[in-house]
Amino acid sequence: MYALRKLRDELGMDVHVVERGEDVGGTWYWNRYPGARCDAESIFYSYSFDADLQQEWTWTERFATQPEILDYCRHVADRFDLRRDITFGDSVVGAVFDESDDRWTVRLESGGVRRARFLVTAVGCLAASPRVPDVPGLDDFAGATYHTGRWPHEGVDFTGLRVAVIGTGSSGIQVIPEIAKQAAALTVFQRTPSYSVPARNRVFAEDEIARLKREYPALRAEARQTGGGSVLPLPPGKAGDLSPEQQRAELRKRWELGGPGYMFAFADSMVDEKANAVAADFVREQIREIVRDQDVARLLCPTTYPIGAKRICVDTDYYATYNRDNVTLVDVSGSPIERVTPKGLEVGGHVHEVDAIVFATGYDAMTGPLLQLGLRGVGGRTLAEKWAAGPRTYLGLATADFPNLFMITAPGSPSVLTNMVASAEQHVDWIAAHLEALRAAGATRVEAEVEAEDAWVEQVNTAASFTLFPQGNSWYIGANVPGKPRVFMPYVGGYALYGQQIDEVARDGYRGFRRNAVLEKGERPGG
Ligand code: N01
Repeated sequence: MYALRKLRDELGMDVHVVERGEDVGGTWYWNRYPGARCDAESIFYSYSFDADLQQEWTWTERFATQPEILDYCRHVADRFDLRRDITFGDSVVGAVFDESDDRWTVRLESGGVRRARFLVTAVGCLAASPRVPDVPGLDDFAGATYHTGRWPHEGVDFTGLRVAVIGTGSSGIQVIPEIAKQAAALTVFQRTPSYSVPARNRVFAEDEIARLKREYPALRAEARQTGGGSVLPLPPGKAGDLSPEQQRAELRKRWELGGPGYMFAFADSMVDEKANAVAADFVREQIREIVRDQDVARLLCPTTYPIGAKRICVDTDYYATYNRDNVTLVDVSGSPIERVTPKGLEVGGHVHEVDAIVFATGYDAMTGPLLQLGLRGVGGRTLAEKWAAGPRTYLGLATADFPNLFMITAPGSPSVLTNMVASAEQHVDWIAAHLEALRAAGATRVEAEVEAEDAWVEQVNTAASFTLFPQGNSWYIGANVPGKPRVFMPYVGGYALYGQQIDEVARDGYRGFRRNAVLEKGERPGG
């Protein structure tokens, strides 16, 4: 939405957007499951590009709910009159770069075709590619099945039903407490326990949100200097600089404060195993305290990977939900779900009978949404062929041999390790400036150089190798999709440092990009 606003209204370009959903909102359009809410704070998880928009919208809670974020997205679409340039309810099924005239030909599911000089992908990192595991017998199941990322718009009433939830990542952790309140019985199938910290969400008092709005310019400026694109309390130092008592006090303070800031208790939480273990131990201690049945608590305690190596979860009453009489935890780490029968899920020869199955089983993350577009670059080569051993990008913004293609929050950029709205704005601003420079130069073709891309990929890999991130079998690394190459996909450098790096590239005349010569007279670039 910001790309449309910026390129159309500020740069005067002809822009058309294709959107699979029937409305704006992206991930917040699709993820309507009960309990869905953002784990970045609402005042930061919102656009900063327009001061008036910022002042006129009033967030009601610290962590906004999905319906409120969707309302916000609709408001933005109306306020900037965006819908007139969006085709809704259609999908891109193929896009081919035509070298004879430096344009993309984009094919739509409806049969429509669009031609464009430049193609910008804004497909997100997750929502476009929900995954249901390949469990035999799924079609034979007599009840209803749902995926959190494709939740029915009319909602689901689980009253009186026996429900299974498969998956205990961020989505599972949000949906489980809500279904438990409604269903007759809830059985959770857990393969890997997550580390989860309490959200401690709250409704904003009127004077608090008024104060935050007054402080917005300073808050946004501060957020731009951070690694995550949101202002969180700074760590007091490395774990080793603190006594065990000080470490615990810091962790306790952050646990009570709630939210993902827990991960920043120590400056070295994600690079030093010992520091990480202190933060992880504290969470396990809380789990054992909250959950009454110690056998269940033991299963809920993650032990096989560092805290943060799979994305930290932020919950409301998740662990306490296992104290309810109607909730059962089934550990499938050693003995997977063997099959789905008409009546339920079979594990270890025993069928757990249920009336409905909720898949909170995640996504073919980061590369999945891009590969679905069916992109073909120079010489007809597909992106899937180019990325067969893992994604390769220059700056997470472009990929060699795919000229005139820019990608918002693609692999190789900080994306999912940051506040996605901030990172999307950062990318749109950079892409817009680049397009403007191309227009000024009269260039019709631009592409990343292979050498620049190789160097960037190496930098992304090296940076990750200094951290504990690659130690989790996470979607960050493609480990959740059988056969997917294992490459740590986001850039751990963080929002602010990465911003400096891409700005330097721009200042150096878009170093690492090659563009063609000047246009014929009268020809119009940038259309
Ligand atoms: O998906 P996930 P998600 N049998 O991939 C399990 C964002 N998000 O939708 O870990 C049994 O994290 C799988 O087990 P394992 C956020 O970035 C944000 O929950 O592979 N289990 C795992 O437990 C998040 O990280 C918000 O062993 C199976 C789960 O399914 C990202 O979206 C809210 C299985 C998938 O977890 C994705 O989160 C929600 C099988 N065959 C999401 N296959 C907020 O802003 C998979 N699993 C708060």
